[in-house]
Amino acid sequence: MTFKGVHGRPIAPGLAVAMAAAAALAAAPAAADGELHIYNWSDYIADDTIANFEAETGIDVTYDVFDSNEVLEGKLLAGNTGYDLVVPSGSFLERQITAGVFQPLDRSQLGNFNNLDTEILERVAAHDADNAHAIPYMWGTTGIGYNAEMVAERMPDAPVDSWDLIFKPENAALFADCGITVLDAPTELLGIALKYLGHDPRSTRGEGLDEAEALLTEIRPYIKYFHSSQYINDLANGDICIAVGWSGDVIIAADRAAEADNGVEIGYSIPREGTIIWFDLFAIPSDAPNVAEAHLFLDYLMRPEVVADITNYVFYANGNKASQAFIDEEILTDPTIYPPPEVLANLFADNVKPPRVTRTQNRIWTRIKTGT
Ligand code: N2P
Repeated sequence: MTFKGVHGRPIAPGLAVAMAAAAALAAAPAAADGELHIYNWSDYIADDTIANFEAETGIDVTYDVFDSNEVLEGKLLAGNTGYDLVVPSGSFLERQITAGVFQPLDRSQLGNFNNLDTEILERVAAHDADNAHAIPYMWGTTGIGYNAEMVAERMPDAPVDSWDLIFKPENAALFADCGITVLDAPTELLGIALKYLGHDPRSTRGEGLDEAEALLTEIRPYIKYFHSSQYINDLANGDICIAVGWSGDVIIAADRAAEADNGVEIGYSIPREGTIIWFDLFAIPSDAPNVAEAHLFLDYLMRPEVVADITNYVFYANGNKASQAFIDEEILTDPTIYPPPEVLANLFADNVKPPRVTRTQNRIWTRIKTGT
């Protein structure tokens, strides 16, 4: 296995790799000598998932990571990525399917497909009719990660369950010294700002984007950085106090702090005004060099125990119903990971916007980030 990613935990320690290689030899793999190139989000797989797959199949996996749908989309639209499997979120996947980026899946090679959750399949079919091109992987929310002590010190009654915490400039100003960070995810942040302001975040006409820009521009002076993975370690180490972040990633930060026993206590909230719910899906690019191996990996991922192990490791809900029997009780009953119906009802999924609106979103985002 080659691991080139810069973010996240190492995939496997040397010993595990050596053991996996030995096991691969001993097991006389069924599909020997293949290759597979995977491009996934950082911090989004268990430490032994890839090594176990390599040991079982003899396939040599190259595993790279990203932390932005826009970065992934740029590569996919340019073509010739060399990747066999990539993981866009729903609305990005939808636009990419329209652009001809993905090939249909061959269900005859996906015997474990029936393990998937039909409710989730139905939801993501809004992006991929008949679930023809993609397999739902993990899903989650974009919310508020916070250092309980640092926040309480600066604002004893801080509304940590509300976007008021950062969208009211007088609040944001209180936390500038300890560090507010925001995901570099324009469609998500602008959607959240629209929802907060009472506009329809799914409008395809771009109404309210000017107000969303004004809102974010006003709090811009209090934002330390825009980045979509750095905040995990920074939260865990007590180097920032508030991160607009992804559910599982914030919980990973909490877990790392607990493991380090460094006295840092991290919370995650789904703000009561509502937020985005997203679904990340595995799909095979049309020009993928190793299509059979990609199907083998997808079928492996749909084994209940395999994907349950990943959920247990990264704290994201997955789209595999049968895996729930193997998910830690603590995770299954955590309302920030599997939100109850009344919370779910207040979440919105991103949708594809016409190119004109997407261009406006990107221009606004550049202005906000650069402070111009
Ligand atoms: C994984 C983050 C993926 C969530 N670390 C964004 N879709």
